[in-house]
Amino acid sequence: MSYLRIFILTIFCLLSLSARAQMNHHHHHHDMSDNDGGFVMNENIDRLPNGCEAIRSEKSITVYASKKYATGVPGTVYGMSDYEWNVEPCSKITVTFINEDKVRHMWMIHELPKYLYPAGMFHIEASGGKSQTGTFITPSEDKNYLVHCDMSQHMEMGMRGQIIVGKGSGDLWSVTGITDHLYRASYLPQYIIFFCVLASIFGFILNAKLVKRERKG
Ligand SMILES: [Cu+2]
Repeated sequence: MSYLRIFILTIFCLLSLSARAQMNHHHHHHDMSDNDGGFVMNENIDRLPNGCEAIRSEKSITVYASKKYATGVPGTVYGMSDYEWNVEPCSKITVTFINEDKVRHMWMIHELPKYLYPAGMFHIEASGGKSQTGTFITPSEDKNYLVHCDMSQHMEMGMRGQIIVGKGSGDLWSVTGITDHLYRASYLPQYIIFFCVLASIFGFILNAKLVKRERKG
């Protein structure tokens, strides 16, 4: 074995040891684990969602947040190593969120069942250069959930993804690099714009007809 290989292996071992030490450092109080590198909110390691008789599977996901993952689409500044995750219903998902930027980032899921996750949220927050690990259990239904960073403007700047439980319930719009219209009219999905155009054309025609009638009468 060459010296270089031994050197690389040693570095790798040291890194994984320090990562493990960092994970053991977690201490829990209430539903929030906290340390100087950020926190995990509404962690759930054993409470089963309705419709789940047992934990069906376990999965670990590692997500990197970094400017270097910005997609290059005008307006994108921040990015994540992935924007879409497929998971099974009733499964235990452990997410390691590694923030390689200098600013704070979050990995936040919405619309989870509120009887397990206050405000329907599971939330990992990591300070610049830090990582955090948290676990949640997916509900029993097929559904797509929004995952994003809630720091001001970060979602619009590219940190927007989806987690697909089971078969999902249809793609969410504006998932970075996956579904369309990232920077169109901020929060409006495209079909709303379509309806607005349709409604104004309809309104215009109706108006024109009414005016004609008034003239006739
Ligand atoms: Cu962010």
